[in-house]
Amino acid sequence: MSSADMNVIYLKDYSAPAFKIESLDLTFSLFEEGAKVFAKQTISKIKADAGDLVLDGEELELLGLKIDGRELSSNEYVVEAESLMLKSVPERFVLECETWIKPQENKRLEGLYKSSTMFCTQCEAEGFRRITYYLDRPDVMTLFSTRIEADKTLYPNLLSNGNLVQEGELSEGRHFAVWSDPFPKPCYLFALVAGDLYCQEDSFTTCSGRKVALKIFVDHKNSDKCDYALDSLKRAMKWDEDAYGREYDLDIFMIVAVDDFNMGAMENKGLNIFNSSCVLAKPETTTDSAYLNIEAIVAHEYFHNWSGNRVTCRDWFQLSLKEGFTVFRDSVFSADMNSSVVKRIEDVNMLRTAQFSEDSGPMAHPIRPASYIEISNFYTLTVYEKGAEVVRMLYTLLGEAQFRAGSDLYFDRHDGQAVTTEDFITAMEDVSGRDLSQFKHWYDQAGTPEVKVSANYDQATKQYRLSFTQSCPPSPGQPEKQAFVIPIRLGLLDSHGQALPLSPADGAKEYLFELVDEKEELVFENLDSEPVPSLLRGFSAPVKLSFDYSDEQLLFLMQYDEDGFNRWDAGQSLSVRILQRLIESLKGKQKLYVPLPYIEALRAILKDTSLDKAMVCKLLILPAESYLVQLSEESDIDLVHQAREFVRGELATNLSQELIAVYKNNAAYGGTDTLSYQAMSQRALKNTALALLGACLNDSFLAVSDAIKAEYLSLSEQQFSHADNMTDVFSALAALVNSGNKSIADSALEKFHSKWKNDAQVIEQWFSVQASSPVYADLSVIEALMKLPDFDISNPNKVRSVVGAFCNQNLVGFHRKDGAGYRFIADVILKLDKLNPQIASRLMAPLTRWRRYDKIRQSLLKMQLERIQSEVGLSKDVREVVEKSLV
Ligand code: B3K
Ligand code: ZN
Repeated sequence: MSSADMNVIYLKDYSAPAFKIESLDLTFSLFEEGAKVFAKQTISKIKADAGDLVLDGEELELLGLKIDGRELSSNEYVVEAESLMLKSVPERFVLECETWIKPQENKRLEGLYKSSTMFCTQCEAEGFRRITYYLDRPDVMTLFSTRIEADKTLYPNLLSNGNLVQEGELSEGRHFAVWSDPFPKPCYLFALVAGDLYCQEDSFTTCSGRKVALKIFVDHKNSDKCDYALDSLKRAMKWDEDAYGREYDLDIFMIVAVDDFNMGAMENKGLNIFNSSCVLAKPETTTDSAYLNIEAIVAHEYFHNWSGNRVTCRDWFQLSLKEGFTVFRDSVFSADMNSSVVKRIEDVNMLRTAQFSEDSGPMAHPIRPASYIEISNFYTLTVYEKGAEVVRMLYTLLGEAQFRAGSDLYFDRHDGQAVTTEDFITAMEDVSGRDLSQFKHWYDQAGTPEVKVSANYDQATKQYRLSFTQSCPPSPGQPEKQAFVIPIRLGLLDSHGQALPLSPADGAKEYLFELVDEKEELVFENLDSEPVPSLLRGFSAPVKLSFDYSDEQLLFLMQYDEDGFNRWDAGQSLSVRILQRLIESLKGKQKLYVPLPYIEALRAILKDTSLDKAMVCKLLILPAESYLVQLSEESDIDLVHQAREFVRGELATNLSQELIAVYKNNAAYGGTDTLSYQAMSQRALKNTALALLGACLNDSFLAVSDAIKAEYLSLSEQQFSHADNMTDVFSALAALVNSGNKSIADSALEKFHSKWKNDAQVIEQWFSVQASSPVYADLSVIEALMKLPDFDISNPNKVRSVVGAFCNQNLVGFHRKDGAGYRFIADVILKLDKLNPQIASRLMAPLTRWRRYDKIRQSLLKMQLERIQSEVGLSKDVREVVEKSLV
């Protein structure tokens, strides 16, 4: 079967539902061998030509079907693999449907399934159809009531959306609970949990004075890991009131942590379900970056209560309506809680490394795709992260006040509705009076626009002219693109690094230029000498901007630009340039060298104690190998790795004294507030210095004295043995694993494992530190890790921490010249596809990038894609990706 034979769903074919579901009463009877689901729906026709009623349903055993109390005979309906058709139904009727499902056997983790001993659900996007026959589409919204019956000892906690309205005892040691959700919702927001859980409670008083009960349910052994998520939740609730005027609407808000989960978390109404790794935390087991991630995800899911739940999506093509907007909301929240520049650097770094790569590959799609085969494949960096960038551009273009007015209008106008990205833009147009029709190309065109800028200074006229051109490379199905609206924040620096006034009228030192045509020019008057431009400040648009800076100008911007993001970006551009030159030198077998001014600039940064420590970390970290691969046409990954390691080694060698000093000056944090931004930044700087110093252990840096190497190992070992928080322990473990000394690495790994073997999240970290290390792990190490009892292929976190970490981070290990890494990933994909197609399909990403590598690797990667393609019985998920990758 090729993609041509597959069922493609097109946005242009959207048609509103012909039936309305007025209410849905669900009863779940949970047993150890399966679950009985009784669904009673009141349905009415809303289109005169409604015809037969076709409900979605997959892997359901139909036990009984009644219309208005009458059992249907088998000639009144047709059951197919993915549907139930009811012929000639009345105008309005009550449908009662009883099904039997097997949550215990559900390894896809969609619908109702078991994660260790608890029952839980994941319905977005199309999991509800694995629970009962239903109109499983987001524009069908109804009032849900849910009764759950189960054994009282095994499942004391019975949870669903909305408010608890009744609970009580049943015979044979069973009990029940009934939940009622007063807000109409699409079925993708339905949730159910039944388990034996510890519950930590708190409360939040909303801006209008309503007290909301907050409850986190976790496995009993994790009872000491709830505080941080609860605190994050309260911060998010307050922030959404302040920043967006959004108040929470139920009397209770619950979060449940589950170990087996396909993604990070899910925003089910009033009952968020979280992957344990994205919610549980305590200093002994959780790193700072995991803490920040938890804060962001808790906020993200909470923010969906308005951007997603109260106002939802009409169809899945509109996914970015809720995801792009909510990612934008959570990123500003995180920026407000911590550092806005550092958060911006992290977001842009991820976007440029991973989303740009998706946007230039075979799976490229606009943030509002025009078609899909399997919607699960479209929960992408493009829909989420580029989607957030598009909302950010609206914010930039409209300004804070108008953007807020637009979002208020959007929420008020569409409360309780399922709407489109058009509706979002219309609200922004209505409050601002702007015509955003050209802006909408960001929603319907894929690919990363390229902006080329050149400058001309005329001494005689004192004019400085900046010329801009924009273009966008072709993407699948879109050979030609229309011009985008590209907001470019810019400034000019004089030779002393001072910001120049750009307009004589108001003396403003920054300008927001809107590039709307393919070619445009900007002219600045009365400049006594040629300035240095600082372009695309704060990364004001998701584009690739190029300007022919000299190395000196980049160093100058790195030092003086008042925009923190652009200071970092200038450093990255310079690093990329140095690395690309080294790759060329490696190809030509020429002598390698790193320019001294670059090393000196980093020395100055290390010595400047006035700088924000988190920012110093960002300045010290070189662009990732995957970013360098993304920037060139066909990469030899070995050369990319060698070049990057060479620069790291040169920096470690030349800056060893400064790195050791930074390490020692930041070794201990005196404060009691161990999770403050300052404390985290200090740990980050210390550990970044240690990691960079570790590059001097590379054999090619013989110039480094044995004393420094010994000091590095001793600092790492001391930190490993004595640190009282996971950030430091884990950084030290990484330092030892990457030391190149196998016995040191193994002994640290062994100690760490024996201490933490009962903590699943820590063991995931233990897996990934090995799998992602090119120094420590080759394919045989990965295969050995997968044989350990700690590994479980049906647990997505374990797959991500071993297989995902290896293929996406340990590039030299994965891209072995003999293609064994590719064979390995194809084996895993084929095996996993039978269990969990969503996770299998995610693992396809490294194969989809096959055109980015040298010819030999291209053919080896393609061979494995063809092998997967030839497999009979592939899931739709993997089939779609493989077929599109081979076009
Ligand atoms: N909305 C969910 C993602 C669901 C993914 C389904 N395959 C989490 C989130 O974005 O908040
Ligand atoms: Zn989301």
